[in-house]
This record gives sequence, C-alpha cells and structure tokens, in this order.
Amino acid sequence: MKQKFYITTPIYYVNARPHIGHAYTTIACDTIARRQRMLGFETFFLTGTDEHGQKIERAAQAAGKTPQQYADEISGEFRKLWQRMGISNDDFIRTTEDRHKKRVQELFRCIRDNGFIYKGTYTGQYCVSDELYVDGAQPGDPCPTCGRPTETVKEENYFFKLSAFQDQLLELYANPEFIRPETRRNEVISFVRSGLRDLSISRSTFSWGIPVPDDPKHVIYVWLDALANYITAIGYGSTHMGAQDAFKKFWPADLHMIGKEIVRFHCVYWPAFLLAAGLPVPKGIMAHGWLLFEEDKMSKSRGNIVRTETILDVLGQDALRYFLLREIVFGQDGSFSFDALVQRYNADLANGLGNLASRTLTMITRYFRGEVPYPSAGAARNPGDDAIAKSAQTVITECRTLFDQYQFSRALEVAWGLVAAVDKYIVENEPWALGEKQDEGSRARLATVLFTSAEALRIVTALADPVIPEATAKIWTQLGLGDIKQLDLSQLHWGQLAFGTKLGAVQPVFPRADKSAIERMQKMEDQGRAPAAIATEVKPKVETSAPAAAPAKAQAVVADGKISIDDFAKIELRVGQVKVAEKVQGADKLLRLEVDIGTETRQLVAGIAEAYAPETLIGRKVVIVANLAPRKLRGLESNGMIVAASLEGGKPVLASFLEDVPVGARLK
Ligand code: ME8
Repeated sequence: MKQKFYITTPIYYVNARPHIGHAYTTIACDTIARRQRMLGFETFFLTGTDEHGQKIERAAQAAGKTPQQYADEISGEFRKLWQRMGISNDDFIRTTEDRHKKRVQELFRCIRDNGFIYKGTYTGQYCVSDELYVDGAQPGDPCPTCGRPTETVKEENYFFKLSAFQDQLLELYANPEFIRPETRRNEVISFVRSGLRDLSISRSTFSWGIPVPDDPKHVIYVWLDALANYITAIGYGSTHMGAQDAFKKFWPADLHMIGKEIVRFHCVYWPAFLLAAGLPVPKGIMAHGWLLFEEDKMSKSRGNIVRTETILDVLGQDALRYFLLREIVFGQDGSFSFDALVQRYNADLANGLGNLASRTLTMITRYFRGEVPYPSAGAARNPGDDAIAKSAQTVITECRTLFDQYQFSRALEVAWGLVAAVDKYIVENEPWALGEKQDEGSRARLATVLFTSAEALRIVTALADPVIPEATAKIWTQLGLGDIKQLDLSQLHWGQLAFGTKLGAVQPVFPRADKSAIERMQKMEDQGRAPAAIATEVKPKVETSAPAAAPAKAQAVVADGKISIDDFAKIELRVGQVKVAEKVQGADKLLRLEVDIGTETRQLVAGIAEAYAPETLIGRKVVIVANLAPRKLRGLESNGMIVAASLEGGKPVLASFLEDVPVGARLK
C-alpha cells in the first residue's frame, strides 16, 4: 500500500488580494507536494480561504459589499491565481462552504460534550487585525503581535479550557519534529510553560461567523473555525462513508506549513482543540520566515506588497518559484527585490540550467541526428567523465536529505553545483571542436562527452522538477523522455538515460532577461500598487516573546494623492465626549483630556490650549481618531487625536455636529 502524505497551507484571509507573501507559502507547499508524489506517496495538498470574523466583516463594509460578496470575490482571486500558477492543490476549502460550517459545529459539539467548553464573560482587549485575544492588556494597549491598537471587548462568551492542556502540550513539544524550526519551538515552549489561560471561543457582538450549535446568538471564534479547515476539508464530521474514509486515510496531517506570525494558533490552540476532541494531532508544523520588501514585512496593511501576476507576466512562474526557494534560507526572513530576482534568473536559469540544456541538446541534434549517443567504454573515456557521474550520484543523495529537511536553498545550491561542474566539463572537452573532426577517436570522445552532459542534465532536471515544474517538463520532453510526472524520484540514479533516445524539438526554456524586465515589473507594480497604498501610522515596536512585527514605515500616499475607500476605512473616527480637561504643566499649548468614546474613556493630549479654556470643553462632543497608536507628550500618554480645522495663522477649531449624535458613533 502507498504511504500517504497530507500537507496544508494556512487558509488566507479574504480581506486582501493575494501577494507574493501568500505565493511564497503556497509555492513551498506545492514543491513539497510535488516531490512527495514523485517519491510515490499518496499525497493530499490543501489550501483555501479564511472568510469569517470581524476583520472580514469590516473590510466588506468598508468596500460597500456584503461579507459574502466580498469573500466570493477575493477567494476567487486566490483560486484563479493558484490555477494560473499550476499549483497542484487537491482541494480548495472556503470556510463559508456548507461542508465546512456543519463540520465545525460538529467539532464544537464534540469538544463541548467532552467537557472542555463552558460559558463565562470575557472582558479584555482584542486585536481585530490578528483576531487575537490579548491577555493582560489594558485599554489602549497595542497588540503585541502587530502593534495596532487593541479594542476593548466585554461579552458573554463560551470558553475553552485551554489551561487543562498545558502538560499534554509540553509533552508534544518534546518531539523536535513537532514544531520547526527550533527557534519557534523554543518560543512556544516558553509561552506554554509560563501558564495558559482559558480561551474565549465565541463572539456575540457581530454575526459574520458560524453559529454556535444550540446557541445561535454566538458565532464561533474565527480561529477555531479556520483551524478546523484542516480536518473538515478531508471529511471530519461528515456522514458520508467516502468522506469518512478520506479522513481516516489522511489525518493526522504530515505537515502544516505556516508563516511565523501564526505559530501560537497552530502550535498551542490547534493541538489543544484536537486533544479536547479526542483526535490525533498533526505530525509536524513548520513556520517559515517573512518575505520583506523595502526592509519591512510584505503585507497589505503596510502598503508594500508585490503582486505575483507582475512576475508571472514578465518572467514566468518558475522564475518566482526558483528565486523564492533559492534566495531565502527557509525558516528565516528574506528580502525580495526585482534586481535580485532578475540577477538570479539570469545567472542560474537563463545562463545556468537553460544554457546547459540548449547547448547539450543542440549538439546532440547536430552531431548525432537527435539521438542520445553511446558513451565509449574504452579508450575514449577519461577521469573527468567519471567525476561527473560520481558527483551526480552524490548530488542525488545530498538533495534527498536537504529537501527532506525543507532546506530548499541548500538543495538547489547543491543541484546547481552539478550544472556548474558540467559547464566546466563541456568547456574543457570542447565538443564543438570534436564535432568538426571525423576520426573514430574524436567521434567516440564526442559521444561520451555529450552522453555525460545529457545524463547530468537529466538528473538536475529531475531534482529541480518540484521547484520549477514548467521548465523541467519542457526539458524532459526535449530529452525525449515523455511525461516527467511518470518519473519515480526514489529510483533516480546515474546511467538511466537510454542510448538512442530520440530527442524532441530543442527550444530555449529560459530566455535571458535584460534590464527592461526590471523596469517593466517596477512600472507594473507602481501602477497596480497605487490603489492599495496607504498612509500607515508609525507603530510602536513592542517587545514580546512572540515574533513582533517591525514598526511600519510611514508610507507615501498614492501617486495622485488619492486613497481608496479601504484605506479610509482603516481610520477609526468616533464621537467622544470630554469628561475632564486640564492644562498640562509647563506646556502652554497642551490640554490633557479624558474623553468618553462609548466603550471606554481615553486620555488624550491635544494642542488646543490657546484656543479653548479647559472648562469650556467639559461635556462637549468632539471627533477623535480612535485607532492611532499611543504616543507620549510631556510624559503623558495620548491615546488618539482630536480632529480640528487647522487655520493658517489662526487657532485650531474643533470639529462638531449641528445634530445631537450619540457618544461612540463612528464617522464613515
Ligand atoms: O493568518 N512573508 O491569513 P493571512 C511570508 N487566515 N509569508 C507571508 C507573508 C510575508 N510577507 N504574508 C503572508 C491568516 N504570508 C489566517 C490563517 S490558518 C488556519 C488561518 C503567508 O491571509 C504566510 O504563510 O494573514 C502567513 O502565515 C500567511 O500568509 C498569513 O495569511
């Protein structure tokens, strides 16, 4: 019976269109899935979209759409992009699908029946952007993961007894394969050792989610909903026999691949939910690093994304796949730039593998009428030929280990070492000069050199196939070997290229890219990025044991000075009422205010002392920017900003309303 392999990507939020950060994870998983298939595993590769929760509800609202319309649109973009890129996923799950919703409710029921869910009241801070409860935070505190302001939540919720799983989780982490790399594993261990608090797993103040079974006023916490995709997609909780069989066959997953910012959800919450449901936990979770652009994590909210389509249009999918896996040490952060992409493409693909393929195959076509020649067994052999054969055999073994450890960059480096060795071998043996001679010795030597080159080419092509499948499929056909998907990678070794194999038509696979490629991509991005660019505030850097986002740089607004409605929606303008106003000692222009914004009372420091006497402000309704990161003025923390007209040479004038508006109302 075939061994199985089940691999997943995170399911991506539908509040942002896909960018190369999402492509990075998907490409890594696709590479692993392809390789496992080539090794003979019955492989299941899952990806999809995460469509519920407050963040999506708000994004849809800001775009003037229903959450479902909004989710349909962006989920469709992910699916379309993966199809265009030939991603070999076996399923694409959407959390708004019926199959998922029903099975998540089943999971909730099961955990509840097992006694791990109870009702309580949650009062505390919540980060909508990360959909994360921030334990121990105070109103106004920023999120420890992303640095954005948290919101105060006070609701009756269902709680999950996470605290009951501390010891079992620590036992799981004893296995070094469970969380990789080691740095992430250590972070998780110290987080869990420091004590776990029960987790709120429902929300009742909005409705865009899966209703809690038997209590539909509540929706299930979006992370429980999302994480469950890994089992719902393969049939957990289904009544169909076929689906049940698939679940039995593929669960537990062999690998959940994720980015490092969602480690806690996958390594703490997810295994605890599964243990509570009496289900096996995944075999391994691998967290890779971030793709940086202009030194910052690439993300929509920072306005520094690069769209995958741009690279596909100009250089093709293999260029992107190769670059990401070769250039970045998997597990660490790595930078993306168009310059580096084109340089790598030209050096390794156009001049490297592409050139080796075209020169070798062209010479076989020219000198041997397109048939793989017989290498000479006798006098026409020299030690250089055997050195290539030996080195190819070593490369096969090393690549196997490195790919197994997800060390893509090293694996490709080793494989391309063989390309360089064969290039050197060809230069030293000058087959073009041998081809001009008609004597038997030269013909025999030429046959050996070209066979050796072609066989090395075949081996590099086979090893590189999971990474650059489009090009390798072409080279394989040009080598006359048919469909590369039929190859059994576990049996790959030197000497399998049959003499007399008839080559296919030789065509270049990686045309060289010139400087204009960089300019074209940059131009496409400048045009495409404009509507998504935003003016982000400078966020405070927050030190935590969990990976913290680097502070965002203040980004320029779009070229024509306009921002999209999505960007405007990020600014939370609210009506507040001044409760306390007093002068700040030693600062003529500043007032310290306490403003009620409905959910809480905020301290603000405002530069309006010359325009307003403090006592005239008490009880006045004002407009404040409620989601500005806190900053300190004269030692006082200011949590927000009062909106006022700024008059040239005059005093500021506070924004106000003619009608009576309730405290806390949002301006949009
Ligand atoms: O977190 N560098 O979804 P998401 C590297 N829905 N990887 C990146 C990246 C970057 N700059 N940007 C995104 C969510 N990624 C949840 C997941 S799973 C049950 C729910 C990749 O749309 C990376 O894999 O924010 C990261 O973890 C994921 O996209 C986050 O996608």
